[in-house]
Amino acid sequence: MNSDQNSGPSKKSPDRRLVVLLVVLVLIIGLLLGWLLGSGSYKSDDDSMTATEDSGLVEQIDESTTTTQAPVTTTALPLTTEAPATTTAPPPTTTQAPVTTTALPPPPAPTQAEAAGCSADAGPLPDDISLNMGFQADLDGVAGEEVAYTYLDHDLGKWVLRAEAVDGSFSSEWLIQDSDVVFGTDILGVVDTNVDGLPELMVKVGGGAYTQSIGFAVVRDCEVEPTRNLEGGVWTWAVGASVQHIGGFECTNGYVRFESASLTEALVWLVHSYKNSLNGIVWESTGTAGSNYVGETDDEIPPFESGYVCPTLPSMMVEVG
Ligand SMILES: [Ca+2]
Ligand SMILES: [Ca+2]
Repeated sequence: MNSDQNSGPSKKSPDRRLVVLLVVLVLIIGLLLGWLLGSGSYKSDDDSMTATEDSGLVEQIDESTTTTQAPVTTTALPLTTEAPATTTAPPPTTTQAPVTTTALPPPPAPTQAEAAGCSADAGPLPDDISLNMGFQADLDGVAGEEVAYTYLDHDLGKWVLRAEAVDGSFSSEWLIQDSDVVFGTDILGVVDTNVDGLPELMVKVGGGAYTQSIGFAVVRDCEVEPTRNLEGGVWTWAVGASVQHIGGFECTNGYVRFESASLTEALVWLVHSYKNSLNGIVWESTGTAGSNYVGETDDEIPPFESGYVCPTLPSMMVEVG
């Protein structure tokens, strides 16, 4: 009995607690259901708004991303600060200009032969020679001066006319076949018989008891060569006087008048006069047929004085060899 009485109230109180718990649970569940239902309706009502807000958020995100991308372009600005890199680039090119100015010295270096567009090399002088003084001037009319001189080649027994560029870039020789050891050969002067601005060398190429044989040579295209007659022979003229012969020439008005005369048995002088002009390396008749004159004097008085008259161009006498 006691046990029943004791167990009675002890059983009853747990039941109450269960009931209270159940009520509380029901209330909680009810509240939860009510809240869930309430929030669900709210959400369904404002789906569009939420969506708009969502899209708004997206837009805002987009905007925020675009505005945050803007800083990217502003951080790309340093790329435009690479311009200083290009401004630092010019100095090397302006510093390269001095390099080309230091490279300029070579251009003035073309030799006289290169400037004249030719070449010639007569080789070194022989060992056994006798040298005359040289005449230095611009003998070919191109870049720089040349030296011309004669020397006697003792082995050959002949004289040689040699011309060299002052810078040594070309040298050329003419072996004077008519020369010999007895009568010296020499350059008499630098002249311009045809007044073309290009000099000729007046050269004594040989001689005899009373006369000397004078010719002309030119330096052209790196070569020294004698001037010639129309037949191609070396043009020389006997200047001087003997009892029966006389000869000379005069440079005037762009031509040379050569004269020679011989005393005939009739004791008059047979006179020949030629007006010739140098064309290149060839002597040609000047003017009309009257340029050449053949005639006789009335008596035995020489028709002209022997010798030559030919104005010389400036030149410098130099030691050579
Ligand atoms: Ca020259
Ligand atoms: Ca000339």
